[in-house]
Amino acid sequence: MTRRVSLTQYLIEQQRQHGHIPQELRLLIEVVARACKRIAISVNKGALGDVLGTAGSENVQGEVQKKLDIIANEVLIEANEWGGHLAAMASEEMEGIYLVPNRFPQGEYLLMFDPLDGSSNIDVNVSIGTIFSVLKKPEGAKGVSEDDFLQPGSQQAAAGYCVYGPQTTLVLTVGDGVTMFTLDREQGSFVLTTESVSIPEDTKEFAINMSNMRHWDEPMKRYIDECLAGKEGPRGKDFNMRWIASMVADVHRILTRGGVFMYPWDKREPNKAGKLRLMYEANPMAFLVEQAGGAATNAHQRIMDLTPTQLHERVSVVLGSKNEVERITAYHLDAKS
Ligand code: AHM
Ligand code: MG
Repeated sequence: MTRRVSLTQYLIEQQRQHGHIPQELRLLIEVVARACKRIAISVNKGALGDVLGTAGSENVQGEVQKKLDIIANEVLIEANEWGGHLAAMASEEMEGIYLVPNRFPQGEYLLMFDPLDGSSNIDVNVSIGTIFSVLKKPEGAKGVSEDDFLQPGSQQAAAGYCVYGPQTTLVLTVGDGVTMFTLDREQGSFVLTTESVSIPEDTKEFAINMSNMRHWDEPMKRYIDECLAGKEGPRGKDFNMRWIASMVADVHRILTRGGVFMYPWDKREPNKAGKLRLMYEANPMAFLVEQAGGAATNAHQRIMDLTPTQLHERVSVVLGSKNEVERITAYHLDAKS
């Protein structure tokens, strides 16, 4: 019989063998995973759990909040605030940072999350997910402030997401490769299902919201035009397009079989760097993709080298199969020089 390894077992074994997962970080990852199980239950209930539809409020970015956005945010906070592993949290759904209340012990880690990414897909029963990123509080810092969160993605201690699709899958990196765990609903535990995830360097699949094409800059248009030209064009091969409108689901496909995902800057709001958020969407996904052998840039430079200036900062995103990301980035750099 093949040995089934649970998330807990995996983390303990990693800690024993390599010593690179400190006790507090292990606890943090397990608590996030537990929260994701609770979110998965609410997502699965759908209309039966009265969780669909809008909540009648807006988040800090002026987006309408769905009931499940708020539920997922509360579940993550409630699960994480008391364990003693965290100093503070930040979320897409909260304007400022959330300090661990004084009645609980304080830890060294900072947790950021998009509680339910792909909100527009909730009511239509398409895959959505939770994205998270873990940083360490700067050494010697007394108390915690928003500035303590403004660290480049290269400082992440761990990152991952949980995709709520036909299967519920938790995907994790602690900086030593990428591992996938599938939720066994009968047992109620995440079971290791893929180790050493690897993204092929080349691909024939791209993901972008094509309806925005007329607003992109020239290098972005050039790349997509060349893909669309197929075998007869400069690339000499046919491409396939996929767009789920849930970054989690699009990135999951790329980690599974390769591809390139883009959410570029566009002309409609020239001062806005992009749609996606750097700290709790782009950075954790960039960390996972790089750990699986892919690349992630903002079309000009490595995403994880960017130093954020605000918690809810936006960024242009190009990530996935290395050779495609390098090509798109080169087109942008060529156009600049
Ligand atoms: P959200 O965090 O409000 O759900 O927005 C992020 C989502 C991503 O998951 C997805 O890639 C993108 O927005 C889809 O955007 P669009 O609706 O423009 O296709
Ligand atoms: Mg999101």
